[in-house]
Amino acid sequence: MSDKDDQRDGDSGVILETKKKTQRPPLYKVLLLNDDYTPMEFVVHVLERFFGMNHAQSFELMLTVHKKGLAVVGVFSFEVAETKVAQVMDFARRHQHPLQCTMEKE
Ligand code: TYC
Repeated sequence: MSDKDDQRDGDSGVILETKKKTQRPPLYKVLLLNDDYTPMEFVVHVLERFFGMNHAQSFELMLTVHKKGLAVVGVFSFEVAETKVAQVMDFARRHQHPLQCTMEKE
């Protein structure tokens, strides 16, 4: 807390601290993007493997991305979101699929 946040109580010399609201850490949305080449089953596998979804949830979300062009697949802290994006991008690249995964501040 800086000096500006302290308030002098008249001439008593008592310093009253004004408490700042607790700041929540920012959250980041991880987005999966549609493309014409990545197999549907690969995307379903990615969602199960890296986002802890069951097969039915993964299949439904994959179809949402396929139909709408993109979807939020999870919301995380910066570090976790960054790791998920890197894991998906690396896994897709290693399997030679053009699947794209990005993150943006919520
Ligand atoms: N559009 C792809 C296909 O028809 C499937 C797909 C779904 C690809 C979701 C990427 O994020 C994606 N094979």
